[in-house]
Amino acid sequence: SGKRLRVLVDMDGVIADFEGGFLKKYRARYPNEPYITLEDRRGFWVSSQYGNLRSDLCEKAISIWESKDFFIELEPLPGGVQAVKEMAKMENTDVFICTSPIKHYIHCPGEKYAWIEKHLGYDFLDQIILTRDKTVVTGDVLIDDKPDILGVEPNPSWEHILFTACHNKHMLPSSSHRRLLSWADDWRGILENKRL
Ligand code: BVP
Repeated sequence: SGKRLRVLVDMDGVIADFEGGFLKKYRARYPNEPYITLEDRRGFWVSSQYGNLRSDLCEKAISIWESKDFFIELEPLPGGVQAVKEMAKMENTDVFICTSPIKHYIHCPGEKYAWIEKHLGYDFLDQIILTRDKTVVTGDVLIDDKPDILGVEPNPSWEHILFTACHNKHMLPSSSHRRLLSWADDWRGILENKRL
């Protein structure tokens, strides 16, 4: 058809290594506290799993991503930056980075902009959507590692493609989700399928 394809790409856990960055800085700051290996991660919320391990570890976990330089120093996930750049160069394709900032807003939103400029370039700053509710954003696909993406719109326009992450890889195949196992997986095929 003649219509453009709008692709929404999540940031943390999809192009930026939130889980790896968290664990590295948590272990450096709290070397004598227990931690959860990436292999043992379950559930989207890091803070909940740490709080279940020991109640005071919830706030210690939160202190990590609320710190200055946490978000800007996240490493890119393998293949993510290249895939997004390639996607943005495809004909009839609009790519937006759709990411939810934390409510401790002093560092996070600005560092997300700085990360996009650093890794995707200055021109990509036009493509950022910061929202705590992705259901009100329209698009054809949303590539996101969060299994349940809920908000005020009960019927979002996008199809949620679940991006595999340490916390969701053991989840049973869901009828409501197609998966992208990594950026080495066939993201081009998913886009071509959505154009039909
Ligand atoms: O900016 C990230 C960190 C934060 O939620 C945002 C997820 O954004 P999306 O990937 O959905 O765009 N975050 C917060 C907590 C706990 C807060 Br209390 C957490 O456990 N994990 C997490 O990612």
